[in-house]
Amino acid sequence: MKRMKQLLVVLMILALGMAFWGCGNKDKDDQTSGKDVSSSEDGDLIVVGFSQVGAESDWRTANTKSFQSTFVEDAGYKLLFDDAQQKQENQIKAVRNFIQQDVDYIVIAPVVETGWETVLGEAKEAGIPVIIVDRMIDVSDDSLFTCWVGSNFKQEGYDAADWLAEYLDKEGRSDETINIVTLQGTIGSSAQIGRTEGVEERLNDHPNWVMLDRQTGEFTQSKGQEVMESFLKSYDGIDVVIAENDNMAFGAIDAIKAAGKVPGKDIIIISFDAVKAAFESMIAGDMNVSVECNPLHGPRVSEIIQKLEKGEKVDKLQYVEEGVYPAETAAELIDSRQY
Ligand code: GYE
Repeated sequence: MKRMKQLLVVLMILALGMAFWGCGNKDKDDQTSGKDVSSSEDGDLIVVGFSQVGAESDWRTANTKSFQSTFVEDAGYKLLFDDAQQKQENQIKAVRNFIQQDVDYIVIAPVVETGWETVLGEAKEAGIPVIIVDRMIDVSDDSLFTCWVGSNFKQEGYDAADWLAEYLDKEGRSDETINIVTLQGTIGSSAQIGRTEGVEERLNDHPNWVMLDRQTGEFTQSKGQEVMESFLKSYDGIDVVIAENDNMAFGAIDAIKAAGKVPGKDIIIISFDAVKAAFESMIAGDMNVSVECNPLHGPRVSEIIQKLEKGEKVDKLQYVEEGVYPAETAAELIDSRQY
């Protein structure tokens, strides 16, 4: 009996020792295999690394919230979120970090379209699917990403110009010379490229429309205001401002007011995104129209991931449906807006 007890004690010591040894070794294994130690605590959660552009606009904030409220533990996810502060180099670092941590999926909202081949090649090599959201990437090998979900930015440009043509017609100004300035988004981003190109194409149909100048306001309110101030100093008789997002339009509106002019009347304000604050601006009479760009991509990306998890195929390019909101619709619709 005594012997049995001794044997049991020895066995227990051995078992404890093995458990300790196992733990220590596990951490070591995780490190050498490049896995984040914390990922061993993730259990069955799907780990998603999301490289976000930054926090430059209301649209972006809504987009971030959409991801953060969708990719929660209760829904079976662990979200690793990285804010790139509008710099592609930070995004490349973030993606490499996600690869190191061996995440299950990488989601990128790219700042600009070009320059993605190398890092996406690394993700492919590591066997991690990459989903692109919002802006597009320009790569020669489309096997470098699984799919893309976002907006048709060129169509948004067409919609803005078509709204202007209709508005001028209603105002009896179709044949007048119309002087336009554009506050462009981040140069080289799909949202900038598409919106600029869409409007540009429509200029061909309106020889009386003159594009006086185009400059980037980096999608921010402060830069939008700064660029508009300089436009107002350089050009007399600006009839229309096309701001490639709402926040730059808000900056432009402030600059116009400071120059003693009336936005929405003396100068027509056309914008993109249609965030809630744009509806407020339209109700106040400052902004004339906002072309919608939908930021609620979180649930869309989750749906894609769920399909991929089941081994189902997903469409390579997925466009989101969007509308055009002129000032006269703002009061009725503001309460129903989700962002
Ligand atoms: O219009 C702007 C944001 O890429 C669609 O980025 C997005 C744009 C959006 O900063 O407000």
